[in-house]
Amino acid sequence: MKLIVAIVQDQDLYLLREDLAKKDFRMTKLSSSGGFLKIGNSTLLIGVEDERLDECLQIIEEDCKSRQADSSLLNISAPVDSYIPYPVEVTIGGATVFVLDVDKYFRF
Ligand code: 2BA
Repeated sequence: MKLIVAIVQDQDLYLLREDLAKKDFRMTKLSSSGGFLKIGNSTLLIGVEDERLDECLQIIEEDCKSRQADSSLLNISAPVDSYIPYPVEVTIGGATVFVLDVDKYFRF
């Protein structure tokens, strides 16, 4: 068994959840935020049998689109706890995906 940790943009979440649920993939969604842009994203934990790993990865790849980030979103820290926005252009995603081996899996 594998654990997929998929960091996705919130805009892709609805479709991705629908498509994964339709194919009976079980998942947990965590609200998260990126360390760079510090805007919200979603982290999905998806436990899959080895033989269904590629099918699941394909759905994630198909549903998660890359986008240009708003150039005003990045802030730099300044003294006295204030933040100063400055322009930046980055391409976010599709999805950032980690695949981990699962040692044991229980559902009590
Ligand atoms: P963020 O950390 O907010 O990063 C958003 C986008 O900013 C990144 O898109 C990338 O295009 C750019 N970026 C990130 N760090 C950068 C840096 N040091 N210098 C220049 N540009 C930088 P993605 O690579 O698609 O990442 C989207 C989100 O996935 C990230 O949001 C973060 O939440 C997560 N992520 C990406 N790589 C990760 C990693 N190695 N470990 C954990 N989380 C990761």
